[in-house]
Amino acid sequence: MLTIYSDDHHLHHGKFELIDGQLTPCFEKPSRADMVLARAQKVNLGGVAAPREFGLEPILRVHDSGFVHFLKGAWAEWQAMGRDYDMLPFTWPNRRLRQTIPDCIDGKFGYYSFDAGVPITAGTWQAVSSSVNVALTGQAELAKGARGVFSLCRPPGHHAAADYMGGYCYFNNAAIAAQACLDQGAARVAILDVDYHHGNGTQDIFYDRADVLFTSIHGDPRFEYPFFLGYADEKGVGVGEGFNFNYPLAAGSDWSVWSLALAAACRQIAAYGPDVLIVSLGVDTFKEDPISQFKLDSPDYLRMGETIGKLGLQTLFVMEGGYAVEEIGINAINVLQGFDSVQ
Ligand code: OKP
Ligand code: ZN
Repeated sequence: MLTIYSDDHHLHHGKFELIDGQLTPCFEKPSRADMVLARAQKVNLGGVAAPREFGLEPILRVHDSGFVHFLKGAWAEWQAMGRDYDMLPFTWPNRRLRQTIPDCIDGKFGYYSFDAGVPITAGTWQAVSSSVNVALTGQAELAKGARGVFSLCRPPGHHAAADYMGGYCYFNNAAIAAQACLDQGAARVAILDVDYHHGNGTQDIFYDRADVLFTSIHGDPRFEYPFFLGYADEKGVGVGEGFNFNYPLAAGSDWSVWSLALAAACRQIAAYGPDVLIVSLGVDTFKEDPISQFKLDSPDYLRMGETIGKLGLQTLFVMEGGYAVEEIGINAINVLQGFDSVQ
C-alpha cells in the first residue's frame, strides 16, 4: 500500500494544551508521524509519495470560508499584537451567548474553536494545509484505481467541523477527502472512524446528508472527550436520518468488545453499498495510550485491518490520533498490513 506523507507536519509543534487543569506539553507532537513513517518504511509497506498541492477549493467544499480565512491569517494577526508565543483560545460562545464574530483575535479564536487543544503557531497554517493535501493526494490515488492508500496526515482532523477547530484538529482531512470523492462522481462514501475519540466534526459535517454514511466506535461521551457528541441515539437528521451510527463503549473495552462494534459498523457499511470507504485511523485505542481508556493490543490491529479488508471496498486510510508514540507505528501499520493480507 502506498503511503502519502509530507515533512511539513514538523512546522506544527504546539507547546501546551490545557488538560486536567494544567498546561501540559502537547500529546499531539511531530514524533508521532515520524514513528508511523519509519514503520511503513521498515516493513516495506509499499512506497512513500509526496502530496500534490490542491489549494483552497476542496477545503472550501467542506469548511466555512470565514473559518478558513481566520486560520490562514491568525498567526499574522497575533504577531501584529506583539505576541510571539503560541496562540490558544480561552472563551467560547456557550448557551445564550451572542454568536456574533468579534473583531479581536482572541474573540475570533473562541468563535472558531470548541476547546483549548488547538494551539496555533507560526507553521500551523502550512502544516494543516499540507495535511489536507496528503489526504487529497491519497484520494486521487484511489480514484486512479488503487485498492488501498494510506494518507499519513498530521495534524489529525476528525474533531474539526465546518466552522470550528478543536481536539488537535484544524481541517477535517477525512471529510475533505470524502467530499472530493463525491465531487468526482462517487454516489456514496462511507466513513469508519476507529479513533478512540468520537469524530464529532465529521459527524456534524455530514449529519444532514445521505451521500455520506458516518460510523464511529469510541469512548462513551458520558465519560470521555469530546463529551458533547457521540451518543448512540444520534442517527442523522432530515434526509441524513439513518446514515449516522455511533458505537460508544465503556472504559476498559478490549478487542472482545471492540470487535463486536466493528462488526456492527461493517454490517451498516456493507448494507449502504458505498463506492469508497474512508477510515479515520486513530490508534489511541491501544492499551498503553496515555490519554485513553480502551485496551486493544498490537496484534488486534492486524485483525482490525483484515475485517476492514473483507468489506472488499476501495479504502483510503487517513491518520487521526494515537499518543503511545513508541508503539504508534507498529499499531497503525498493523492495520494496513492486515488490510493488505486480504485479497
Ligand atoms: C484527538 B484525537 C482539551 C484537550 C483534551 C483532547 C483529546 C483530543 C484527541 N484541551 N483532550 O481524537 O485523537
Ligand atoms: Zn483520538
